[in-house]
Parts: sequence; structure tokens; C-alpha cells
Amino acid sequence: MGRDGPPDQPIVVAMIGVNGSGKTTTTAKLAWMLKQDGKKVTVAACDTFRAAAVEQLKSWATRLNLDIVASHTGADSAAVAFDAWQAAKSRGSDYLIVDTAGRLHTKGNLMEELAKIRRVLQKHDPAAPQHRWLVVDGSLGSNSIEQAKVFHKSFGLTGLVVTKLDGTSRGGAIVGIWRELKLPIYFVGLGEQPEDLQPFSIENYAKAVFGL
Ligand SMILES: Nc1nc2c(ncn2[C@@H]2O[C@H](COP(=O)(O)OP(=O)(O)O)[C@@H](O)[C@H]2O)c(=O)[nH]1
Ligand SMILES: [Mg+2]
Repeated sequence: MGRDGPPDQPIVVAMIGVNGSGKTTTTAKLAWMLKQDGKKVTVAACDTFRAAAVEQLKSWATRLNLDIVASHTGADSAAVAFDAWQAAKSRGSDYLIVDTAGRLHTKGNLMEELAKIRRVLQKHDPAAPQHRWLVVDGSLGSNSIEQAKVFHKSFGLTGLVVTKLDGTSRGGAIVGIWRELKLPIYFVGLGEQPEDLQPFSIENYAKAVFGL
């Protein structure tokens, strides 16, 4: 993931996807990975819809000593994103990772909310969020292709993170998503611990899926 924007502004990564796909966990894992690499990172709790979601990211932030911007459940997620960018910039963060909501039953509103988050971030930096990643549960079947298309249409995805490849799952739907959307897979999730995030390797994937 490139770090070639203006040096005094954070590169923004938005984690997008349906509930349970692993956005919040991946936000924490990625922040941890970047931190280990000596980068300054702020995370933003923009899933303000689910009661436990803000607390979940807060507890990761406490555990991993991450800078976090969070408001209360029901707060305007775009306002949190807007504030988080400002906070990330003033703290000198290299990266801002934005965790978002993923409720599916109000898909229209969700897409509007994501678009609004993007719009307010662009008030700070027209290029933000530079990375718009769909977090996909690798253990789910082909309906994730349809979801991916909807998110892509509304938000213009730039890449994928495939989670839960540590179980028996082989991430078969990923080939379909890749074929449809031609998005690079950046990372895979291999468990629930901070260090269980790895850059995607086509060799490892081929080994897991085809036994090559
Ligand atoms: N085994 C496994 N579990 C994961 C992985 N990523 C996330 N999870 C678990 O999946 C559940 C949903 O994750 P969460 O990050 O809350 O999803 P969100 O709703 O998209 O934010 C949690 O219990 C996570 O611990 C992974 O790579 N492997
Ligand atoms: Mg979440």
C-alpha cells in the first residue's frame, strides 16, 4: 500500500463490507502491523450503528495501544471520519484506518452512509480515502460476488482483504470476485490475533486451494 501522498497528511484506508466479515478485526490487525513497522496510525470507529461496534474497536485500541477517534453509538459516522482525519493529521499519523458499518438489511442507507464518509474525507484531501478495501469472509460462498459488485458500484473499491482463511475455508468465492472486479487481494486474515494478518501470496493461495 503506497505512502506517496503529501508527507504531512495521513493515507486513509477504508474497511468496507458486510457485518461479520472481519472489518473491525482487520482494522486492528492492520494498525498493529503498520505500528510494528514504525508507522504512526490512527483508527476511526465509524461503525456507529451497532451497539457493541465502537466498544469493540476501543478495546482493540486499548489492548494494542492505538490512537483512536470514536464517538457514541448512533453518532454520525461521517462526522467521526471527518474528525478522525483532522486528529490523524495533527498527531502526525502516517495512516488513518476507517472502520465502517456493514448492516445489509438497509443496504441503500449503508451505501449512502459510505458515500458520505468518502465525501467528507475528500473535504480534507480530495484523494482520500486512497484505499477502499472490501473485507470478505473467505468462508462464504458465491453470494459475496453480488455484494462485492454493490459495494464496488457505490464506493469504487481498490482492493480486497480475505478473512477467515485459517479454518477449513479455502476462499473459493475469491476467484469469482477477482474475475468480476479485477481487484488486487492485499491481505488475508488467518485468525483472531493481531499478528494473524498476512500479505496475500498467490503461491500460498494456490497451495491451499489446489494443493499445488
Ligand atoms: N478465525 C478467524 N476469525 C476472524 C478473522 N477475522 C475476523 N474474525 C472473527 O470474525 C468475527 C467478526 O469479525 P469483526 O471484525 O467483528 O467483523 P465486522 O462485523 O466486519 O467488523 C469476530 O469474532 C472475529 O474475531 C480471521 O481471519 N480468522
Ligand atoms: Mg465491526
